Amino acid sequence: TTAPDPEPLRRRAVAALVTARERTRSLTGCVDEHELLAQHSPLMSPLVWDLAHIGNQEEQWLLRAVGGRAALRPEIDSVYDAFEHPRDRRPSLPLLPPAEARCYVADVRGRVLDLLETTPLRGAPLVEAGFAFGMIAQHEQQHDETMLITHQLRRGPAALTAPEPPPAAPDAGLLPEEVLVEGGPFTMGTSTEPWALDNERPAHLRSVPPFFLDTLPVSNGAYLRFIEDGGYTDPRWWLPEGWEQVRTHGLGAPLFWRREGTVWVRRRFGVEEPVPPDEPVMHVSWYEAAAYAAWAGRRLPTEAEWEKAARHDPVPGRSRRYPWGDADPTPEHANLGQRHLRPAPVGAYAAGDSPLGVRQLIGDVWEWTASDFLPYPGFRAFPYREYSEVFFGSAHKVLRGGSFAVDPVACRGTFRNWDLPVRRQIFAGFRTARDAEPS
Ligand code: AVJ
Ligand code: FE
Repeated sequence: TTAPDPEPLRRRAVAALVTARERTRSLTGCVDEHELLAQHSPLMSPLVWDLAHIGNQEEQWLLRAVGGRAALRPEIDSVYDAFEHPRDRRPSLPLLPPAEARCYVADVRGRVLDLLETTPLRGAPLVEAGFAFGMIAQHEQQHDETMLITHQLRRGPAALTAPEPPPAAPDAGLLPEEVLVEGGPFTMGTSTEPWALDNERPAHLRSVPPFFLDTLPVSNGAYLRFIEDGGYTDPRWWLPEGWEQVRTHGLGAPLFWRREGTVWVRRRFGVEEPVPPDEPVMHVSWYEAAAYAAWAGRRLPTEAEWEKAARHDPVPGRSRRYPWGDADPTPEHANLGQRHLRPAPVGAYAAGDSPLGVRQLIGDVWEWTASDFLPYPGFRAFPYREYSEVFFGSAHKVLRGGSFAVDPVACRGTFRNWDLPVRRQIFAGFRTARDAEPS
């Protein structure tokens, strides 16, 4: 048998790296030097730290691990080690000034593109199907989402220009409120997706009892009814730690919302606007999501339930890469890639429906699930423990589906994100579920 042609894989890797770099450039090119070095929030790094960290990871994994090259600037590795320095302390590190950081990441990238030309994309697991190149493109895109969060937290006039609005949702009102997902086994995770990260592996059978899942993400309008019904003042709906967070910080609405007389307004990338009732709610913590669900007489879906609804095709009894099938996402399927800088109204993207008719599982907002971030049976850390393994346990909750801010390269039916249940600055919303009687 002849080896598959590596050229399409190489082109795919180049395209993913180039797309990521264009986004990194626009997120770091629209504010001045002072703002690149500033701490916009103790929850976030200075933008210039993300920039050079992107280049440093690329150097470590592609030039050094894949290419066997010596370090270009060994003295900076520790500055850009995310485990050595928590985010709130990064502003006081000896950071590369913006101009130097730009030169460094461009130098690394030039050498990486040369290396990619001559690297056989098979043999060792690190290069098989271009994995390390895909992993580094995903890493950069994840930091591009992180940098967009920093832009959202930043005070002052808008720095990002408003792109075209996302599509409307003409048939939203005609959809059933929930969809029944049959109980039984399905294939969770993957052993075949070439650029899937370690925590998505391996594929394994998982059984879930029958359940109902919301057709759409919970909207701002629905969440407002929870607020107006006194949701934030009634401890019945809250877990003890969630109630504690509400009391300590005086929470009464999602992050970035403000009541002005009788209307709610929200700040979005430096511009205030009325809260759009038909948009998925976002900037709520896992505790707020769980409290809303309890108030609604429902619960958050487990991670396995979410993935079954997103991937399981009941007719052949097979799991697909995305809700709509195995094809890579197009702009018709989902709101991804910072094209619109906001979620679309609930009910948009009918072309992205799952076989059972669940909509907007991919894109728009990350969706909190009920589940802790745990390894799948047979998990092996690859290529480094610090990507996922060190985060496994009960401290972090899993989010699924990706937001408008994440690129398709780092979003698929198996992709797992995680965060602390108190986090509110991430582009996260949720949908709700309930048990069904076994038939
Ligand atoms: C998967 C989004 C939780 O940002 O902490 C970036 C991704 N890992 N650099 C994070 C990541 C290392 C990670 N999340
Ligand atoms: Fe990183």
